[in-house]
Amino acid sequence: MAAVEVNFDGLVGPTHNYAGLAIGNLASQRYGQSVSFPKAAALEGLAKMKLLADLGVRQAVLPPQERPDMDTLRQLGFSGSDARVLESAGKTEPIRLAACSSASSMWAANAATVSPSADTTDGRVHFTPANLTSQFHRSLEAPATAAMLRAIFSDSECFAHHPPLAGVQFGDEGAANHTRLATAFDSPGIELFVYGRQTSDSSRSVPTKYPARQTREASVAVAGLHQLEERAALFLQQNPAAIDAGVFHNDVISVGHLNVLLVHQLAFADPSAISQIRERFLRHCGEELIVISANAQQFPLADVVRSYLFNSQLVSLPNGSMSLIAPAECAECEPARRFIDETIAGENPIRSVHYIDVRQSMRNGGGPACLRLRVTLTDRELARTHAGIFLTPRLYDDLVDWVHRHYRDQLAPDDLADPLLLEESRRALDELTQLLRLGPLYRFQR
Ligand code: SUG
Repeated sequence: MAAVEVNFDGLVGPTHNYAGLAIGNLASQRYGQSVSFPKAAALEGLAKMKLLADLGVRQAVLPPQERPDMDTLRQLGFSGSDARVLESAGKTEPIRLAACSSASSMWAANAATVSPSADTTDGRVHFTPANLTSQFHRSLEAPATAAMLRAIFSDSECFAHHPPLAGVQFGDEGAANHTRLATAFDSPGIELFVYGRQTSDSSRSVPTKYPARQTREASVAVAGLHQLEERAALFLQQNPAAIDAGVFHNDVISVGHLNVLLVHQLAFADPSAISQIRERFLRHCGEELIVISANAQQFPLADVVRSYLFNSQLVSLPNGSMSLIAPAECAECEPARRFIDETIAGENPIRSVHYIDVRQSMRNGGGPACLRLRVTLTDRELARTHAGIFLTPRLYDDLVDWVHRHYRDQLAPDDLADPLLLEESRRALDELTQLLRLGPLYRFQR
């Protein structure tokens, strides 16, 4: 059965701000407490979605979550009216208020791990929402993500939903540390799970400066839940030195798509990891994997993190070639630019590059690939997916208009305590559920 890859992009929410919340994410640390531009951020995200749709890639939208998260603020001890809760949180614990206001669900690569039906024993698409336990502001996303995925993929004949894993030993960051490689979308593939630490094995080297967010335990559990064949799942440790250089997710240092893997040689702890991937692909998928790799001399880790080259999206075009959707920062970084030029001139399916401006997201450490969750769907599964979230020219226009009407141009850290921002956000999200024909999705709508 024919299948396609659909990119589900997280729509940037009205409270997009820079709070410096993410430890080990150098951009988040650097821009923390600066003024953000929510309207520009949302429009950049929509422009990226439109570019992909125009290139012939299936594109869909994941709605933002309800922020500020008033329930969590109340659980943290703030009480009284909504305005009172916001005011006292802003005065006494601004960092908690920022965490409960973060628009971080926009980075949909961290929403869940998804295994296509071609890879799973029961022939269903499997979803496990990421628990994101390593950062408080991100851990708030999991329950709403789970509900949203169930609403969009509601047919239980086609889709299997697992609850987010529980506990810090099972720290799970979703598709940002998961790569599927296959000869075709509808052929069985191999799935790479990259972890930063193994809680039950203290002999392994771990990063010393920054946290390793993904655990091996979580990766193994997800592969089991998704009913992957043993030989189809490969578990690899991320290089601790890369994490300490600011590579907080594997998708900042490698990107794979179908039979192509673009990877930096310092991505993994084990120097034989890339040959293990090649060997597994050949054995399971019956073809040679095309590996395009960069080394530290050509491309130092600091430039990898600055340019976010490996956080490009790699997509298939209708003419059969692949295109790289790269952050504009790559065009301004000599080693990244050279690597891209050489890749396109080389013998591989990547024939073009599009440099895109997602600078508002980049300032929080989120590049093009962070903003999307890939879901490979057969024609039948596609027909059973909620239709309202697919980006059509009409929906794009409606969403642009919606952003212009509801989003602020600027947001300073102190603005997060403004009760009007809560009202504006709720009004925006309420209208969005109508635009996407999703029905009441948010707590405030019930
Ligand atoms: O979890 N930034 C996100 C960026 C996620 C990027 N995703 C992928 N690599 N797939 C994070 O670190 C910053 C929020 C702030 O500081 O305001 C933040 O959460």
